[in-house]
Amino acid sequence: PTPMQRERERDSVDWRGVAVMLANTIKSIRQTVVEAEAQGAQAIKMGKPVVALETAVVTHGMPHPINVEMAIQMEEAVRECGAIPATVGIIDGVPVMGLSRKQLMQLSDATEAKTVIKVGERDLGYAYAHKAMGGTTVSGTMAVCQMAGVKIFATGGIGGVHRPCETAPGIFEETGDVSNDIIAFSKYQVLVVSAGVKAILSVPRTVEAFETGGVPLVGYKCTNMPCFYSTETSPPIALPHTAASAAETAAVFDASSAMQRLSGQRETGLLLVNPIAEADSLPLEEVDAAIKTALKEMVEQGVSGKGVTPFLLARMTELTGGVSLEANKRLLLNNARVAAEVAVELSKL
Ligand code: PSU
Ligand code: MN
Repeated sequence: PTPMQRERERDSVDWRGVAVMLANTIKSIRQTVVEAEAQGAQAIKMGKPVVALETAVVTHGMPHPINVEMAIQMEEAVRECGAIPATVGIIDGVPVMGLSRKQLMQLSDATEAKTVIKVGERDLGYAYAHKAMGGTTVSGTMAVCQMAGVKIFATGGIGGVHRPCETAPGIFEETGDVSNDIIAFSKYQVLVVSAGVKAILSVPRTVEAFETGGVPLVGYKCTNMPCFYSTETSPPIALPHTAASAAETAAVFDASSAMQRLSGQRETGLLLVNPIAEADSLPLEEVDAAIKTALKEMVEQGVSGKGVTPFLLARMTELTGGVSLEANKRLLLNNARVAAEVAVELSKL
């Protein structure tokens, strides 16, 4: 199909009613949420496997123009695996589920103009009130998924508990920097596929945070925790649960939600960790050396808050001569494919 035909095909998918609802007929935030929920539920009842994709990785996680190319390639990967991609972003303050190509370009332009904000869950209202352009993080995307009734989304690596720096060992204990992503899993019933948590974090502490939050953590065809750019951590961290297939993953998510409902608890999300392919995995020692340097520079330059993760990822790309960026691209595509396979299975239940 030509790009035009493809664009039309995208626009003819009926779940996009959700996007239109969120973007155009907004009268009050409350009404939007209610209507979007009804539409989303309908789309799911119709058995359509929808995979949401986040955009903080576009606006704050990768350099131009690779960021936009990746967003498009991830949509294609989802389609190739039989599901419908829905890239989430904030356009003029409005959360959009299923960005059009034009909207993706608007987001890219705003990124180049440095007028784009990184939108986590707590920033949604601020972005709306300011009619801002925004890339949604894992927590922000989970919240929009809940509004629209989408149950699954793919990212690279989630945020979590930050790790100490050699030159300032207590830095994150002092700042208490724990990503909003972790808390979001306790609130929203969304399955997130990621290659573990970002390697720049304390992986063991982030894994523990999932236990504390009562959030299922499942390895996709793996028994140890992946480490973003690498297949495993050193020493390895054993995962509480493993799924051998997409169907098994869907069954665990469905049963977890049912148990939570039965116990009167609010349903949580589920983190499905999908390791980078063995052939694309980077040696841990090399990655670690670069992380240590990047952390040191972060402290020297006084980078904090929202700026931490984007700074560290950008420095990793420079310090590894682009090798970390290449690994990041591959794991993103890998996660999009697995998310699509799980979405297809979920839609059969
Ligand atoms: N995955 C990537 N690159 C990224 C991210 C994920 O491969 O840049 C983004 C996600 O949007 C995630 C965010 O939610 O990084 C974490 O930022 P923080 O640590 O500030 O919460
Ligand atoms: Mn943070």
